[in-house]
Amino acid sequence: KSLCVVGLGYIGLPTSVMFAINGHKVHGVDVNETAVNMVNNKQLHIEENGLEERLAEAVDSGMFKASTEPEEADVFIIAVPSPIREDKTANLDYVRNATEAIVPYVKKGNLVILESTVPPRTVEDVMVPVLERSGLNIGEDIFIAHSPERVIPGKVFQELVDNDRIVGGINEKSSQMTKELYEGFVKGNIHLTDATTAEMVKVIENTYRDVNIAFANELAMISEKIGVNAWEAIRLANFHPRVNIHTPGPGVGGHCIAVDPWFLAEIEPELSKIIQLSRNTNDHMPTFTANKIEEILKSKGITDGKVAIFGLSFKANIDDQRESPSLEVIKKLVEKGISFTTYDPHIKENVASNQTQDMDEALDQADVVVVLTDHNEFKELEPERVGSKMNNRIVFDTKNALPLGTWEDAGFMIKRLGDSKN
Ligand code: SAJ
Repeated sequence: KSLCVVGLGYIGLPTSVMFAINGHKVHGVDVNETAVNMVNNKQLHIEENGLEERLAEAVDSGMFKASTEPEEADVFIIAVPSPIREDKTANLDYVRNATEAIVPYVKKGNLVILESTVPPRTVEDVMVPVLERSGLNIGEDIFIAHSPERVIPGKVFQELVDNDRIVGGINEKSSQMTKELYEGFVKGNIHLTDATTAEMVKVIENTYRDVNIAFANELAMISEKIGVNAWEAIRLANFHPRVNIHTPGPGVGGHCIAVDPWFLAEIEPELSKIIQLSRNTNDHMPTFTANKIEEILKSKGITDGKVAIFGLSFKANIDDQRESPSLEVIKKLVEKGISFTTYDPHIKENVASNQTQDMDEALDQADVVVVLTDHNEFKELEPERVGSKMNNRIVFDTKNALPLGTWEDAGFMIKRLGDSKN
């Protein structure tokens, strides 16, 4: 089959490449001309394990090329961003623009698939009316489905193949056609439903995680008040066969989990109280973390103290800083007038003047090390080496990343988020 994939970002590009190396002729489209040129030259404008060699294979085989304009195809796949605006409402401009862009090219028998995460009803209420402008009969001449991406950055190629997929068509035929297409490389089960349910499924997966993390964060804040270590309490509770509490931390980052719950809140604000409360709880965690840093300095009588922030990416072992809680913590430290340095072995370019690529430099004269991301490198830090550069041996671990015991042995005062005991 011939495919036209609109959006060549974190999802669209790996998906295009997968289809191309599985025997489909793929035409990739992106409004970003630089990205288009790079892709055609087998260069990456985004990072993903295994993408480089697969892109080269797809381009060399002649099965994949990119341009800034769509062209006719059997199947159109839309994989564009769907962010939220400042006021927490969904910005569907990219989805609408991408759908409008393909209208001149769709013809009888075509299938249009939306992969972007969207508020439930977007396919029915936004895409269908736009595609009607083609003059084709929706559901008879042209077929439409939502097949949400569910892959995790860093493991995209493995998860594209192994994960189950949810496919929701505007009718049976649309679902069936979409299933047949993805069966080409998906080894997981493909579950069929309607378009609005598929939209709901994707949004509630991420909302479930957000609410669960908010619960964990609330437990962390309660534990600090009552002499409990929340990490230990959660670990023990999770031995129960029907309990699975997530982990606390300095906040929820990335462009999915901190965004998608708002899609439900926007549609039914009165009925989504827990969802909104959870979002606000998680958004409050960077402030809670910064307040703790201030308290630690005060309790030790340190004036004009210096803090070394370890970890800038939004989660462990990746280089992605989008919506990272670390950036929010830093903002709060600036507001409080607390001086700091930052260090992250996964982030290559310096984003701020006080960021350094050199760990010793970040630690020089520091009073407190604050661990905000549980990178493997941090778990293996040698306390003695860290302490030897510092003015005071204090560490504040917000991810429970550091092993118990060894830091205390090196004379550190260790504070854990959610643990009142130390
Ligand atoms: N976090 C916690 N506590 C936890 C788990 C995560 O504080 O117990 C924080 C992380 O530190 C990070 C944020 O939440 O800041 C999000 O990280 P994540 O690993 O939970 O998720 P993402 O955003 O990388 O990817 C999610 C995945 N969704 C689910 O697992 C339900 C992925 O499968 C989706 O494809 C992706 O969102 C997406 O694109 O929607």
